[in-house]
Amino acid sequence: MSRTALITGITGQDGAYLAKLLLDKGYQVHGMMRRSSTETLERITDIREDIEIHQGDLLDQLSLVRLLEETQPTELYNLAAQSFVPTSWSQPILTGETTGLGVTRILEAIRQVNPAIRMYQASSSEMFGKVQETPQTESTPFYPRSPYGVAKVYGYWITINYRESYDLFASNGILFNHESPLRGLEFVTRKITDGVARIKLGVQDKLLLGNLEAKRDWGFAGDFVNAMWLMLQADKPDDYVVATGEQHSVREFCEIAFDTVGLKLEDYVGVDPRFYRPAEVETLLGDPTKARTELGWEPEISFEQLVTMMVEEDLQRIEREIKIGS
Ligand code: NAP
Ligand code: G4F
Repeated sequence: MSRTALITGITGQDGAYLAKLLLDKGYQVHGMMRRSSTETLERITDIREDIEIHQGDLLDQLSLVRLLEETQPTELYNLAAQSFVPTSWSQPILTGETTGLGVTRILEAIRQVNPAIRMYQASSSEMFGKVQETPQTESTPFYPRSPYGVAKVYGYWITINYRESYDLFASNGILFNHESPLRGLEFVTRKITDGVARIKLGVQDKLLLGNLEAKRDWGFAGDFVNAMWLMLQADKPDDYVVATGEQHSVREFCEIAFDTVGLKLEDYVGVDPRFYRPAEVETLLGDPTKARTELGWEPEISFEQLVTMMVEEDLQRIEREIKIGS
């Protein structure tokens, strides 16, 4: 049977890894991207000829309906969102429209065009926010701490509501932080590995960060997109925590990143209160038992391997940039 997938957010970190995974599995892959005055296809240049890109926007219902009619997907992965937590305080309405209501627009388009489409919703560990128990599981109550977290809670529940109201195959992946060399430069892990590489190569002096004591359960994006696919191959739709089960602080991430290039964090890292948040998520740690036992999902890349991989790729990239500039 020919399998066709539509990925919203294909230009983002997860979109790029998921598109590659689905191509390897023989899918016809369509991606939705919003109109921009400059192209944002840099994460998918290597597979650009193998996928079809269409314009569409989570803010525009008609564009979603048209896209589903044109592409006739069997699976839809809704990865698009305003995903940067600090921006959700400066643009709370946009975040609610995109990250929250955008999910309803997708679900309505599925109902209208083809209710048999299987849908993955990119839910987030940010929903646990001020954590009510540790580790967090599928039954841990939510306590979001940012407009982004609140919007994701809405997206999570509307997905379940449409599943129960209209019998849709719609599943939530509650994914904990996952990173890679394709991570956006504003997120803390990539900001660190980019900064470490620049400092090592002599083009930056200092790295200014916010809360060094925040703890996250960090995994590798390439491992996590596999869990998304497994959810849509299951016999029934359901909701799953996807995490490594291991926790580290921002400080520890920094220490390993500086160690990788033979430098010491204390000599280069400063704290700048501008990077503190109005309400912080201090600690996140997931329990992936359900994903492991029911989907057979296992992460392959360790925390140390992840940090090293990101530092090494940033070193190579910045070296190339320096050569081109000289
Ligand atoms: P990302 O790199 O920020 O990518 C977000 C994508 O959404 C980009 O392709 C972006 O397009 C697109 N987008 C934003 N607004 C849009 C709109 N109005 N219409 C259409 N597309 C729009 O995020 P990611 O790290 O790949 O994460 C993927 C999803 O998983 C997101 O929903 C995120 O909230 C969620 N999530 C991520 C993590 C994580 O640790 N990475 C954990 C849990 C959940 P542009 O390229 O045009 O900006
Ligand atoms: O890397 P972050 O910006 O990721 P955050 O806020 O945990 O959100 C990411 O993961 C969520 C899953 O839990 C996703 F849903 C969401 O879309 C996104 O992908 O910040 C991580 C931690 C925070 O506690 C922050 O306060 O790092 C701390 N931090 C310390 N200094 C910093 C910095 N964060 C950023 N971005 N920049 C800093 O300089």
